[in-house]
Order: sequence, then structure tokens, then C-alpha cells
Amino acid sequence: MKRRTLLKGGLAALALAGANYTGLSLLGKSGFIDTARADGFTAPLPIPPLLEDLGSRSDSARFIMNVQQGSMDFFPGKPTATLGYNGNFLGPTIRVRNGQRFRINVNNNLTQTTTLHWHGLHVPAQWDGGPRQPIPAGTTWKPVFTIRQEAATLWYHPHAMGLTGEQVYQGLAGFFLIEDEVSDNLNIPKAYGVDDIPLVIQDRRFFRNSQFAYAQNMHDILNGVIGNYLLVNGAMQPSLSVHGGLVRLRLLNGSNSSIYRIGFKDHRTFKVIASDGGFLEQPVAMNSIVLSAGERAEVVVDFADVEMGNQVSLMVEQMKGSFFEAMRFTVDRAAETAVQLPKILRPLDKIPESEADTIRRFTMETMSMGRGRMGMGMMGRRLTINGKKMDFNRIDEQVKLGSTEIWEITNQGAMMMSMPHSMHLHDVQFQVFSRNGQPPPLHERGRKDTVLIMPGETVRIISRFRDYTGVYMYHCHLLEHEDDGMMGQFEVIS
Ligand SMILES: [Cu+2]
Repeated sequence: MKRRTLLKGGLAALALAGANYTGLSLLGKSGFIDTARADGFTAPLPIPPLLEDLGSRSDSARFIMNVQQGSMDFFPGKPTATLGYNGNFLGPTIRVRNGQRFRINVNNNLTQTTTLHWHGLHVPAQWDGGPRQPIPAGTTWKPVFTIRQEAATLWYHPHAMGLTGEQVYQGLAGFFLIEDEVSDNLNIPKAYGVDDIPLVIQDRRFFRNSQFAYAQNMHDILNGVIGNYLLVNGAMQPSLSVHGGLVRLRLLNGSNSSIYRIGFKDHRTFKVIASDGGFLEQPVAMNSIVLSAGERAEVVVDFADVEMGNQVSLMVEQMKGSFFEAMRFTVDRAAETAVQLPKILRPLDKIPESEADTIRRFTMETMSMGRGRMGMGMMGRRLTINGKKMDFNRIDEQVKLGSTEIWEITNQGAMMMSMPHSMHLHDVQFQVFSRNGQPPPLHERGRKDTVLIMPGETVRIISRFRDYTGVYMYHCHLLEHEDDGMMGQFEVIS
């Protein structure tokens, strides 16, 4: 895969003093397949199938999900052992409607525990699918709940304590889409797999025997497991035929720990129409967007100017500076109808600062050098939130049901080892209230559940805690950090 520097003002602008992005240095490059590859972009982009609803009533949806082992030929004739939901790699797209009753049977056919977490979903704590709801090997989990949430691009993935990173890496992830009257009525592309395209972007590295090179040694825990191959919907260098009109891309950074800047090779402008938890108030024009692990954005791109038969490349830049030509769009037919994106997508109810009852402060720390021994820095306390690591037996924060809270989250920069972190809260969709004391950029002003916090940055988020009591997680969504214990528990109490 070619590595090129194409997008100007890319992640270099976010460069980290002292951070180690040498990637494979500790393990040595020799054990890994290198990125040289015959030219691709011939295989069609896989579109995850919509999961068939087994229910007969429109107000109720019933699904079955098998968590299973599989195999993929990422390299011809050299199968890679994988995990998948109802298939070999990744999972089907679950699509539900606001207000619908949702039931699913999750059969764990693996030889180890897993969980199934609904990332971004406002859901009763007992059905959250976090580390407190393990599904032991060979058993079935049967959550039942009502969707109480506006249209959004969410996703699902395992979240078992200490196993999340490895299970996601092997292929466990899928889209979870909510539709409602607003999304029905908006004049935007909405034909699934035709002009409304889910794109989960992930990087991977491989051993020479073509198996995933996933490790949790100290280097990989601190830096995250960063790959040198890029997969889009589980395929390397795929291409997709599209019409010469508006195409909506539901982008998910489904990588373990990579931060991506995503844009087009020809720098074309696109419109961001939704963040993690739903539509923005108005489309925001950009020509690249940064998504940390776990974040989503819906963007609409216009291919009307592309000559029939020509291709447009989607580019992905990792924070450490590697560029990937992720996939190509081949414009091979004219648009049937000319769609004009609306100027206003929906009114967005902004939570006022005055509504907040409480301000809580969180410090995400990569290394606490003061507590470690000098010269043995990596042996010191690492990857903590407020100096603590995850403990099932400890409730870190108690939040009153019905309250509104501001959480002020600081990524403590350090001289020796600074890392970006991405803070994710279960239960709520929050709003970014400020970034380093300033209003957030326009595309961060919608609903969010995951937010990138660079070293030295302070982000304030505001959330309403409604409907459900119980214990939920907050954690860094760099999965190697999460697995290492960069996570805490908040309990919503009545
Ligand atoms: Cu982190």
C-alpha cells in the first residue's frame, strides 16, 4: 500500500512531542508482512447485509446474532483466522426505529467470554453489554429494550474486561442504525448500500503466516496496536460503483487505537451532516475530518463533477503519518434525480450551561512519572483516569437521575510520554461544550458519545442523565488503553 503525504495540514499539525510512533520497533519489522502489494481497487466494497428482522410487528424487532470463529483470505490462498457476527468478519448492520421494541438473542459460539455493547445507545444498564454483562462461552444473552433515541449511526462491538482489543481486532464489530421521522423526511441519500454507504475503517498488521499480529506488550498497550494495512468493511483496497450525484458515507473509525484524518485524494469538499449521535443542525463543509477510535461522522459527497468511468480515491492518514489510499469510488452512471442538500437538517436542542447541577473533573494520564521510578518509567503507574485503574468493586462517580452535568476532561501532557485519548461515555449522548475554553468546531456541535482529547487539552462536555439508573462505564476508547484499565464506573441513582 502506498504511503504518501497528500492532505495538507494533516495530522502533522497534531504532532506529539516525545510520543513514540515508530510502530513496530520493539517487535522488529522482520516478523511482519510488509505493505508492498499488487495494485488493488478491483474487488468490490463489501456492504454489510442488513440483519433480517424476525418480528412480524412494526413496533417490535427480533434478531439473532451468532458470535463465531471464521476465516478470511486477506492474502490470496493464505487464510487468516478471524471472528465475526453471523459470518467470517465484522457483522451485519442492525437497523431499528426510534420507539421500537428491540429483542435479540446473542449466541456466544466462541471458546471464551465475550459481551455485546451497543456503542452510543441510550439503553438500560443491565442491557448495556459492557464488562458487567459477560456472555460466557456457549451461552445466549437475551437483551430486550425499547429504542428511545433519535436517528443516528451507532455501532456494536465486544467489551469484555481485558478482551475487547483482541476480539475487535479479530473482527467483532458492526453498525447499528437508528431511523426516525426526521431521517425519513430529510432530503438526503438514504438507499442503503446504493447511495447511503456504511464504511468501517480499520487498520491491521499481520505476521508472515498471515495471522493477525495482535499483541498486548507494553509498547502496544501504550501506543495502541497500529496497523500497516487498511481495511474498509473488511476489504483491502476495494472499490465501489456510485452514481454521479450525492453519496452519503457513514464513516466509523473502527480501529483499535488509530486516529484517522479522512478525506479525498483530490481534496474535494464534502458536507458533514451527522456526528456520533445524530444530525447536526446544518451541514458543515470540510475537506478532511479527524475521527478517533470509536467516533463516527456521516458525510455527503457530491460526485456530479466526475466524468463517467473516472474514479475518486478516499484517503486515510494515521496519526503517525502513514497515508493509505483506502478505497476508490467509480462513477459509472448518472444520478437519476438531482438532490439538493437542505440548509437546515433539524433544530438541535443545545443543553445550556446553566442547566448543569454539577461539574466533575477527570484527568486522563498516560504516565505518572512522579509515582514511577526514574529510569523505569514504563514500570510506573500508567494509563489512569484520576490516578485510578478500572476496579469492578469500586463505583467512581454517582450521578443523580434527572440531573445535568458538565464533565471536564483533561489529557495530562507529560514530557516523556504523551498520548491522545478518546473519552467515551456509556448511557448518554453528550454535547461538547468547549475545547480548551473555546467553542468546539462546527462539526463537533452535535450529539456525541466519544471525543478526542489530545495531550494537554481540556474538553468540557455536558450531558443529561435521564430514564435509566444503574452502573455504566466511561473509558478511553483506544482499546489497548481500555483493556489496560483506563476505565471507570459511574452509577446513576434515583
Ligand atoms: Cu487512551
